[in-house]
Amino acid sequence: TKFTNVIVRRPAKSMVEGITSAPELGKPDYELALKQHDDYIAALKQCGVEVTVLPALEQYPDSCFVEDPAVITRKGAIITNPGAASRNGEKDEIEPAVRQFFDDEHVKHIESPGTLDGGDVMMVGDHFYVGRSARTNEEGIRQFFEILEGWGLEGSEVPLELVLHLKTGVNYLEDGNMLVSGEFVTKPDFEQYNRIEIPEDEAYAANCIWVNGTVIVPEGYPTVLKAVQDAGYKTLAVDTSEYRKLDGGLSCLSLRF
Ligand code: CIR
Repeated sequence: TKFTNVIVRRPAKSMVEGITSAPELGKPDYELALKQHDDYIAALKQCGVEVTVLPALEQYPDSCFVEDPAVITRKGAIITNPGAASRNGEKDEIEPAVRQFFDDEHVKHIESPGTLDGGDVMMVGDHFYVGRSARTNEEGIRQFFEILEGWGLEGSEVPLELVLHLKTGVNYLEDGNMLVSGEFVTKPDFEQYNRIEIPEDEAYAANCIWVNGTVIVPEGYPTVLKAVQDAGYKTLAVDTSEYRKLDGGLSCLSLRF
């Protein structure tokens, strides 16, 4: 795998009204979130990718989490049908950006009653693990696999019990290495990988991203940072504290392809 392009979207001021399962963390500080977004873009550029920065969308408080309304594979793009009502319209906003990179034949859609969030999709080469979650339903997964098959790719379903999205708790770092936390430590689906186990008190940092040999790690999780470095990776740390308040992490903030 090598990524050439990344799409991000600037956070909107309305992000303070974004969906969260952790209101006790407080509302995000918008100015700080913007600065963290700048740092995120700078880290991506250091990994050698071209970054397309889309403008903020005030009508969608969670729209900076561009990973959810689209999934981009090496064969084509899938515009999803996001499972949260307040986010569903984000699919129409991401589509024109995706079409800058793919022609008509290579852009497919998940249609209602199927729902799917890109945060539930983890790419491991030509295999795609898809979490069945509160956002991603059986019909969404069925459509997703049908599209993959048409492109010579394949997928398998992973039932989720505790986390919002699949990639909240498990992320692939290429070279057979996988970061696993919580319910994913023992799932048979991932037994075949070299699993790097994340301690419970650093569970948020299971959401790291591999970009062309470098792993971007959230700032402030020393055990995970060291484990990733020990696995042989160069690392960059980016603070995502304001996105964490909305259940968002490093992967959620970009589409990488
Ligand atoms: C949401 O609940 O949809 C947002 N507040 C967070 C989305 C995080 N996205 C992701 O894990 N891919």
